[in-house]
Amino acid sequence: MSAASLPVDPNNLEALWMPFTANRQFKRKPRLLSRAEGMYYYTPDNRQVLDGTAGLWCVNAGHGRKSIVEAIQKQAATMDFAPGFQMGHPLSFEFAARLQAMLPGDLNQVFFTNSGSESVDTALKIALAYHRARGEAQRVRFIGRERGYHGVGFGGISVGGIAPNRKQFGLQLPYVDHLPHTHDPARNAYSKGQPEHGAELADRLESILALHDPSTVAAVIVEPVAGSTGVLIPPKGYLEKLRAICSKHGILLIFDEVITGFGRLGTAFAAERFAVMPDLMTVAKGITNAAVPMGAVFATKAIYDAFMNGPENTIEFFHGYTYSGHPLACAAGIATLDVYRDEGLFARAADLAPYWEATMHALKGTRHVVDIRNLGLVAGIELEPRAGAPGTRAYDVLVDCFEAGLLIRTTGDIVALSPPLIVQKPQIDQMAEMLSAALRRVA
Ligand code: PXG
Repeated sequence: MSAASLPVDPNNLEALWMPFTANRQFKRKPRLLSRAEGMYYYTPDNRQVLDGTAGLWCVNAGHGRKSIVEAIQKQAATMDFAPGFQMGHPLSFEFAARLQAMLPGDLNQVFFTNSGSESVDTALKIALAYHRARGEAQRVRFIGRERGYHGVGFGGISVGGIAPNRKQFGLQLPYVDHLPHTHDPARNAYSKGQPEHGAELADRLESILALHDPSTVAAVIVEPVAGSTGVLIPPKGYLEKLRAICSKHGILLIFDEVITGFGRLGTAFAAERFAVMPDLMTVAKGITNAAVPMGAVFATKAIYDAFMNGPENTIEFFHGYTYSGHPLACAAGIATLDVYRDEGLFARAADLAPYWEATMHALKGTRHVVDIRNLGLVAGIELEPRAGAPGTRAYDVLVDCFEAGLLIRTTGDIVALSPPLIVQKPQIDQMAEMLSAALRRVA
């Protein structure tokens, strides 16, 4: 028998090299999800698992939404793919216009990508090319932040501030510096909403700029709320200061809203929630309710206009992806925006936020818990690490919760919860009860 005709064993997990996973540990005792509907996943043996994380912070309208599924099916049957370079198709223009209509501040233009990582690299390149187009080609530096997560491209890991994501690779973008992170449990533990203390950490931007000369800096990039690193909410006044300092020095401010975009904080974007407007915004995840991979960068008209010069037959931005504005993603995205609008899901998240906050903070005093923080429909529950074995306690809690029927995310010893915005109050109660039970069981 030739190798090609060998029967394939669906239980053989060896071929797949899994992303961000302890492959050997996982394959010894796999956790599989094979179906999803509304607030629930189902395992291959049909066990129900309550989705406490909206997948990976992305299925904001809940799973298996009929109108989104049908839009994808219809588009797949109508036109699978169309080239996006020097060609176009109607849905990509329609989706961009729909997004444009909901953009805050001066954001006005939409560039499509396929993921958050691509959005970040695209935004960094737009920043460099923008300054160059204006005769400021010396602006090549980026300032990120410790504990920032901006995906896994070389640009993203360079401006990102999560050490394990960087140190395996050695090589990074040059000319990058980092702000200090804003996590300060000594002063801010158990903050509800934005912490009181830490706005002054934004002043560190001035000293970093003084060190490098502000006229060499292209952009500052931050997540308005740092998600992956364990839910770090910006202190009151912090983002406002970053905005003012960037404006003062002609530096672009990039908000990475891959997690905070599309309703997570009870507004379409965190920029609105905090009333601080960036020059560039990166999104992904909730843009299509994760039904088809997609990301985007939103730019101000001023940035776009800086590119739109020279002869009309020149390509203005030498950048793009085969799948930028993929028809299936655009179809899914338009249907997703309809669901968000028709069901008022962003406002729903805002309405539920106080209940969410109260329920999550009621976990204070539960075994192992050392801090709880929240905003919108996000909560971070920080656990005391085991001596000499950081991360293992939260991992055991994740496994325990999964076996009990609740999906959570963990990073280090922090549990992150971010349910779909369709979550019902009894399901919020259930999440807290199941997490609490797991914390009491796990050593
Ligand atoms: N920026 C931010 C702020 C993100 O949260 C990315 C960029 C990269 O997106 P892509 O689509 O390239 O993965 C992200 C991704 C977690 C978790 O559990 C978070 C992300 C991805 C996977 C897991 O916190 N965020």
